[in-house]
Amino acid sequence: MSNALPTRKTILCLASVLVVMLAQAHHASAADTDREKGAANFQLADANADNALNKSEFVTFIDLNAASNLGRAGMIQKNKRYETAFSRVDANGDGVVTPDELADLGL
Ligand SMILES: [Ca+2]
Ligand SMILES: [Ca+2]
Repeated sequence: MSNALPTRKTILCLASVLVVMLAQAHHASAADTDREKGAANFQLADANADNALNKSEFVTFIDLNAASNLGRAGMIQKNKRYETAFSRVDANGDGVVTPDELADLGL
């Protein structure tokens, strides 16, 4: 009688922990794979290896991401919206896109 409430509480607690864990695991694995692909594409596109993408490197980056089905790269490539995408991603307007600026957009 007296342990009915704690047991129910324990089950509810375990259930919610499980749900959170499953949600995180799913989210993390999808995001990690995309992030790894994105990071690899960034390195490939960064021709002069200064850890920033100028406009022409950015075009390469979008094309690589489109080939990997990442984010909206396919749409950008299809609609030739490189210029718009670049100015949107280049938050500080210094003419190059850094990993931080991409991360802010979840790219
Ligand atoms: Ca570069
Ligand atoms: Ca910038």
